Amino acid sequence: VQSPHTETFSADAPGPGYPVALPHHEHIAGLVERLRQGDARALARAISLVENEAAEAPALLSACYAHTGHARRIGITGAPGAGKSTLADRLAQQFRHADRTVGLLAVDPTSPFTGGALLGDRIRLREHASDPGFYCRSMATRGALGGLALATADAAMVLEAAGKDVVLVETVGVGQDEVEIARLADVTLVVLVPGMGDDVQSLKAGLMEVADLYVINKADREGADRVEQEIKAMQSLAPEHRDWIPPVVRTVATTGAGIDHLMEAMARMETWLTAGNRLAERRARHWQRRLEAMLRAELMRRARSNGLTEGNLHQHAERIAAGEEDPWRLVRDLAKSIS
Ligand SMILES: Nc1nc2c(ncn2[C@@H]2O[C@H](COP(=O)(O)OP(=O)(O)O)[C@@H](O)[C@H]2O)c(=O)[nH]1
Ligand SMILES: [Mg+2]
Repeated sequence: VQSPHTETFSADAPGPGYPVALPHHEHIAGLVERLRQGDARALARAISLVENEAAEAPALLSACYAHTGHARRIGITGAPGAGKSTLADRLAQQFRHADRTVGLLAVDPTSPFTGGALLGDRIRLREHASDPGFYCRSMATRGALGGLALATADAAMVLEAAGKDVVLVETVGVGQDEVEIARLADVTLVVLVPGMGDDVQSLKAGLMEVADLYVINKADREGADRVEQEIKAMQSLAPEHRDWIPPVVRTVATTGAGIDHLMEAMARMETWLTAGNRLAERRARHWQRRLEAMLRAELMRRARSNGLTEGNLHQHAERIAAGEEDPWRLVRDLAKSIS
């Protein structure tokens, strides 16, 4: 399954720049073929290539691109411990019951190898072990060249190419990278919990504008009313009235209470999103952001393959800090050398 995009890439990829072996087109084509047939190992390998920013990654993603666009990418974001993983499991179950295949990416850069994420994965692995329609993966990198958001979006694309109907991306909603991940989803759920004090206030900066749905999880705890009031108050203060006002849904992810309401709210969102040109416009906006990130990553990749190392940069930085080198001249020279 050689897509036109693969051809485009092969035309200019074998430049002098690529440090490792050239992308093997049979190899990439074979890998994509296998992951499209549902081979979980091929899928895992492909995501690893993307995650590690391997030399083959651009060719792989080009080949995947031809098979994407139909899945719904749903971001689930919120503070650590809010119940995102538990919620993601519940949603995955619901989608599976509706006979839709699911890929789940867990992005938790704050603690990739500790408690939460791993525990969550173990639970998932146990529950879904025998289900070929479900695939779960923790992202293990910050994405050195293109950033975490780009690495996650790329991995989501591989899952789409593997035929997943729904790609859930769980991310800790703190920090710019994480907001950026939320921005790249088709639909973004912002998860809040009662009793987290100024949580809602601190959301104002970033997540408020990307939220399509608010989930008040742990609604079995006291204070859900207050959180809801705060969200509503914030919405009424919003400078511009969007034509989709994010609904607020209460859930208890551990018992499954409220999940049906959440699914209904998501179905309404889906109807709104797919009416007219909204989804296409949203995705075009996403791609514009993503293209900038891809371009930056590609320039860095080329600079690296031209011999620019972290150590070089460090030496330049020291000289610049000491007033011994002109940074603008350096950047101009570096840019010239990779064009
Ligand atoms: N009481 C209560 N506990 C919950 C609820 N949802 C999740 N939890 C618990 O909260 C903890 C953190 O959940 P987790 O899904 O790992 O949160 P994440 O860090 O946002 O992914 C776990 O011990 C869950 O069992 C809920 O609705 N009510
Ligand atoms: Mg989690």
